[in-house]
Amino acid sequence: MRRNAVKRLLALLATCATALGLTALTAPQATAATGCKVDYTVASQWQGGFQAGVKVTNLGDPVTGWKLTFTLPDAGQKVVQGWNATWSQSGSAVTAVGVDWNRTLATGATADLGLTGSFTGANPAPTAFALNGVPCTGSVDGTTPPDPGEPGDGTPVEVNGQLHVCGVNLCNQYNRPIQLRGMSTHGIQWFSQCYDNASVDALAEDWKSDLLRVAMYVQEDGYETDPAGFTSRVNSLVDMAEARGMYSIIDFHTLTPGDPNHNLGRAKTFFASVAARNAGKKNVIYEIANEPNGVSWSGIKNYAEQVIPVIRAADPDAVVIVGTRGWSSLGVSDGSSESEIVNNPVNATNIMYAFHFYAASHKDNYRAAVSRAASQLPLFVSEFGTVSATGDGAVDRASTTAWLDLLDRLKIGYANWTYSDAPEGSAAFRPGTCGGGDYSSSGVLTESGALLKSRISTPDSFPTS
Ligand code: IDC
Repeated sequence: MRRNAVKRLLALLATCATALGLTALTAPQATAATGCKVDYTVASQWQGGFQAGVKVTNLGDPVTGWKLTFTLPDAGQKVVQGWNATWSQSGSAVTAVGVDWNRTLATGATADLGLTGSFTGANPAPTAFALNGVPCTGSVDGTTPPDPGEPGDGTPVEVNGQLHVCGVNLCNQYNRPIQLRGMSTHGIQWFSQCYDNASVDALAEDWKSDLLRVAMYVQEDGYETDPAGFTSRVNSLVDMAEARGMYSIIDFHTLTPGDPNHNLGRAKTFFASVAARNAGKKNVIYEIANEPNGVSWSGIKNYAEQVIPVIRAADPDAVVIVGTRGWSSLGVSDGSSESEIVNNPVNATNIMYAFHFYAASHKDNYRAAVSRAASQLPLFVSEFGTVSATGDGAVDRASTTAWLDLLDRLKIGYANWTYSDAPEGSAAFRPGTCGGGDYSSSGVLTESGALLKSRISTPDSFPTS
């Protein structure tokens, strides 16, 4: 519709509304608020090259279909490769256009872009950032932006306190269902450099994560090689999460062999120790077997009924997550279903059942199982990936989004594999990030990391009464 036609129609509607006494409808139409902020960070620089993050924050009204433009001040600066947008360069002018999955930016939303570039002389920061032609001055319509201040109402643990299972939900201290959203470590035997103060700060403050899952492999150079050392590493990660108000899942990461009974003795020793040590804390959830495989449900149930009492003896009120058959697929990957659990549940209270998925491998039939099971069993997605079950390959955005929308709707908590810089598609950080001190700029995020950060960092709005 042409502009004049719109004006005429609005005038007509206003007249009708006044005639009907609907004055609210005739309130003057404000023009769209505009404004943006760009954080540009050089994540690393080497002879003639660099990698940078470009974090765009929309401060104005929501935009759909955006274009970021900026100037590279030195004639020798060139964009070599960019990600999370479609990039082009003409002379010193660079353009990045939003792609399908980030083309809509709500008010306050961010797009994490990154690029690698080359330079010949100096490598000065770009200038004249503009979003859809509006200069990114960090203000809205030229006004001073409000001070974002402290994240309002306290940390996830302050707000929710000691958790418990109520019905099929995870509930907080007000007995109200909540969803925890967070990240899983990679194997702490391999990626300890990824879990330092700076990275856990970034998880709590930038990602606004509710949760850190601590994946302690038992085999593959894990716990069995140094029980005391791994127990103490897990405890220190629990403390680091607690200091930042995040929950932590202590994951006894059994994988191969798949029968958790193989590790029954180790599990009893380990959980007796961590449960006694952490009993006074409100932020601990115990996950007793990551992904049982090649084992029947009754075998898993037998294991759970021996390990849970050990935990309860030391820490009576903590929530415990029990792995399920077929790599924690509720049995679906073994051709079974959730009904084997519904018909023969673990004989314990205050427990949840694990469901894991990898978005590129596990789709509609798995989502259907979760939708069915969610009304009968307390579920927690203690691990999932945006990629294939190998942990590598391309991010399946459509399937990941379908999954996360479903989990949000059902208020099912989740932890994403992985908060690490492993050289595989599931990792949130680009290889080489860990230990470097910068976990915050957008240039260090992979596609999976940018997607998860955008999902996890939205406000929680936990119920408080
Ligand atoms: C993968 C890691 C990979 C490692 C492999 C073997 O991403 O680097 O070499 O384990 O230890 C799971 C498991 C989880 C897997 C992940 C991806 O819980 O340990 O991590 N996955 O394959 N279940 C389904 C997928």
